[in-house]
Amino acid sequence: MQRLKDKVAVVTGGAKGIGRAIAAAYGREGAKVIIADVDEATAARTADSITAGCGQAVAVRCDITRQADIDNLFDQTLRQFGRVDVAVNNAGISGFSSFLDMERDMVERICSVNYYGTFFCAQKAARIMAEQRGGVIINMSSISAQTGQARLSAYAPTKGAVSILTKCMAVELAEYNIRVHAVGCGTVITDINRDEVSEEQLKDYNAKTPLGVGRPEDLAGIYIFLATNEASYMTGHTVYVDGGYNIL
Ligand code: RM4
Repeated sequence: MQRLKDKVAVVTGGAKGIGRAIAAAYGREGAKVIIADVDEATAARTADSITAGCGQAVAVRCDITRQADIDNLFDQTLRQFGRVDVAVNNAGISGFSSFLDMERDMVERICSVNYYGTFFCAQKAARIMAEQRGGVIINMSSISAQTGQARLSAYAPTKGAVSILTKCMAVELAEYNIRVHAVGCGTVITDINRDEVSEEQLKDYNAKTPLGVGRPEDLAGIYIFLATNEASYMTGHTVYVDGGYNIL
């Protein structure tokens, strides 16, 4: 049985990494997946691989720091599929640097992708879902919303903000039958951090994570669950899927 049969799901940052694993899982579960990404060519390849596996997927170029791109993404989704059932705000950047060396440009860039980008994608999705009287929004947070991590002093506060935003949205949007969730992702090596995490740091992450560093596919299950009615009485929480990192 496909758990998301005919649901329309938008996944930002869906071309690669965790977003790609979520998009693929949604495709397998029968959703119509809109893969939004700045990297249009890779987004198209990801959409093709989902279609080849008998799922339904389209790619849309979207830079979530631009309101016009966000509007276009959701307007195009409505034109093509008529509604938005699930919006996954996954797109994000990391920007590892020591606090002492962190450049202002980098801090502003991370805020504008991870926080403002998530905020305005969520707002656009919520406006559509409010009219529909229903929907699910899932924001990508992190273990670093709760726990300090070295070299992530710009990134981590944006994830703290995403987790609090999730609570605020959940309170206001419940009357429209919109659930809002955040996933507190653990350490997963993907294109956003591969070049920035040293061997030594990876060893340290593994040592601090009871189940070890994760793979993108390890995140897919929670995204399926939260999107279905199995999660109908949950809203506003950050669910930590982190291999146990935050219990230590
Ligand atoms: C994760 C976690 C990891 C870091 C990435 C960028 O949420 O905090 O440790 O590698 O983000």
